[in-house]
Amino acid sequence: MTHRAYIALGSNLQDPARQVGIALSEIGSLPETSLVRASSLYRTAPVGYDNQPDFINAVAEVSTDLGPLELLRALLALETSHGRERPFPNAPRVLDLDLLLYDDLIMQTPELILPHPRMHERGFVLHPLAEIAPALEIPGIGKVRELAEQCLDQGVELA
Ligand code: PH2
Ligand code: MG
Ligand code: MG
Repeated sequence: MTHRAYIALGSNLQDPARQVGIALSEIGSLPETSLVRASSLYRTAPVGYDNQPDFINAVAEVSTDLGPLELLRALLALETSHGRERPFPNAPRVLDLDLLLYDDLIMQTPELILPHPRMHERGFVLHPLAEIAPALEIPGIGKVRELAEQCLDQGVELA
């Protein structure tokens, strides 16, 4: 059974555009997974902890036979392979890969919350997502295009 998932990519250390570009092709090479679409790369102002470089963000759509936790763990392994460290919340990072949506699944476990709990208020997620899937519905929340229009003021521009 094949599933559709959306993944947010972000980096603001060690040549961020290159980190995100490599990660996009690595995501497409995960087992039982293919890359369906990738957004453009966006340059975005940091959210949450201001004193750090701008980010490069993008969103990928994949089709996958992996389950949600298998996919999540594969993404975390990719972060680690890029040298990701976690000194404090919202710290600068070489690579962040967040599972945003997995089909229409709503789940809340200590390991994984779907839909991603902050995606609907973050321009750096919604603008790239609106580029590739404007009509997509975030289960229980609303349509991507309309949510993106509500965060036009967050310092997101094409890279
Ligand atoms: N990720 C965060 C916190 N803040 N800001 C931007 N612009 N881009 C991000 O990817 C980002 C952030 C937590 O993961
Ligand atoms: Mg994140
Ligand atoms: Mg993350």
